[in-house]
Amino acid sequence: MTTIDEFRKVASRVSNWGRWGDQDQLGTLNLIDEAKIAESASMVRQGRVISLGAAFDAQGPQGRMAPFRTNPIHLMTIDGGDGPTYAEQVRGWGNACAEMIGSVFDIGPMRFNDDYIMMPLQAATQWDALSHVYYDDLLYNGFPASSVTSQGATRCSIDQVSRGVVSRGVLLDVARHRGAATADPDDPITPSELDAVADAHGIEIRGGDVVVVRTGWYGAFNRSPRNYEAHSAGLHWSCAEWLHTHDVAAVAADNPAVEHGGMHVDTVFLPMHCLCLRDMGLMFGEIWDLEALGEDCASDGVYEFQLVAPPLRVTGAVGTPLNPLALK
Ligand code: UVW
Repeated sequence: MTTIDEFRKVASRVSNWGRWGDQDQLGTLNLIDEAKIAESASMVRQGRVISLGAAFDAQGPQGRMAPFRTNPIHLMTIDGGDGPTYAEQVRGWGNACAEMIGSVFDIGPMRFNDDYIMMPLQAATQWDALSHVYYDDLLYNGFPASSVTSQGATRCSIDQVSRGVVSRGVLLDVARHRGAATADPDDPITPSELDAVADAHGIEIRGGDVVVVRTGWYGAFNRSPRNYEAHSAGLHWSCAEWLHTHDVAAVAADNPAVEHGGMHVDTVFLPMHCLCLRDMGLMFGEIWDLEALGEDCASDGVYEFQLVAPPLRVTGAVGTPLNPLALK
């Protein structure tokens, strides 16, 4: 077990506070400049689009992972059943909505369907905003923890990332490299393993890349949702320094937390979240579905792609659901 003093030494080595100014709220996304976006476009050679997004529905992975999160609840507010009957059944209730819809449905053939979704923004495929995790009462770049209010985050919220996340993506398929369907949950992924996987894939990590790590966890969940193991292989917290050294812009994985969930630093839960989100200003993508991308990269031997992963612009949110795309 690493001591908290050692953790704090790493924190000061990887810190990006002030690197892009004392008001910066984008962190390592600043590493994605126009040249980097143009480079990412050159990764598109075949015209193939691969979705990295999990389904948002009641069969999602929440429930056993975090008691403060649920799977999405999707409700219809107007549906096909309302078409023929809406006018006669609900008009006359004195309800303005019913009157309005009834009159629209009365005048001709046009009908429509509408729906709602209720869900934690962290329910399935997501970006963690920089305001998601903090310690010592400070967020990334020294903003006070109190800047996240009951009205939302006033600093480092996900809507700061309005330009989206578009960069060169690099898949490190750890599960496949280990010859396993799913990487052993008790065996965290170390920096030297990331290097070995990159070497085996013949891929170089460049500044501004988004590193995408496949552990096989999401595939295992999808194959057997009733029996899945919430515990997963993930990055050892020391990978934070590896990401810093390589000037990576963001990291994403197919598991629930990117990092390994074991207690590796005395008293610090999720130390890699603390170092990356709060000290480096580096966003985490979690529960990405990397099964199709893993198959595709293994079959053509090309582990680089253009990643297009725009957050929803939810004002003040500390995270966002999304459907990231890999373009090859
Ligand atoms: C926490 O559970 C705090 O974070 P995440 O969902 O990012 O793993």
